[in-house]
Amino acid sequence: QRVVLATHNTHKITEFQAIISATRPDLEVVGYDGPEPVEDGVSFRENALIKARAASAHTGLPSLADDSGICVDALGGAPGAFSAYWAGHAKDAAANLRLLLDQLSDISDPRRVAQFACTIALVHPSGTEHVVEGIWPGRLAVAAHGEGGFGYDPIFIPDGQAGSERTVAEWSAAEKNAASHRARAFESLVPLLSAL
Ligand code: ITT
Repeated sequence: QRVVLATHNTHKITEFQAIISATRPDLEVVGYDGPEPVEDGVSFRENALIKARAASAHTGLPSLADDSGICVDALGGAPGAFSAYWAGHAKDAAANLRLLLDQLSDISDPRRVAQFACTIALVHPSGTEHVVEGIWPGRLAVAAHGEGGFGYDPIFIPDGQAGSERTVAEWSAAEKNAASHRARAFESLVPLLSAL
């Protein structure tokens, strides 16, 4: 069975391929190079559905789309669905990260709570749609650390590291793919994939 992955973000594609092949090695995940729809939703759910519907309509295949981001308690949940464009429309990850650190510069530790969120939409050419979500709780570092991952990984410290303060950019890819918001959303998706 083939499934199209409706994203242009190469980091997401790499992570999805690793996560999916661990559970469903039989699924053939293909990239999507068709027209990119206007992502004008205001929530992860709306944007994930916009991307998955467009890819399924264009390819005639079942499609998966991921809309994700970082949600900061002290900013009322922002950047959230606007994470990719937080510092402007250039999708400049370094500028996004710098702006977020600046916005949090007066906020000290117990109030630096944040979470990564990932919403995955599964759209079948028949019109059947499913949406699942994964949350990864943690807090924001005061400065960027680490070279791995992408996006906000250098400033996100996941909860539950038993005294360790490593950001996700200091984790291995395998560690991240076993624990992340993307992996958690995928866990809820697994039973729905059997109907493909
Ligand atoms: P597509 O729409 O083509 O999938 P995108 O990067 O624009 O790619 P989103 O609109 O979902 O995707 O934006 C998600 C942004 O949230 C992404 O660019 C990162 O800045 C951030 N993000 C999401 N998941 C992340 C992760 O695992 N680690 C670090 N940052 C992440």
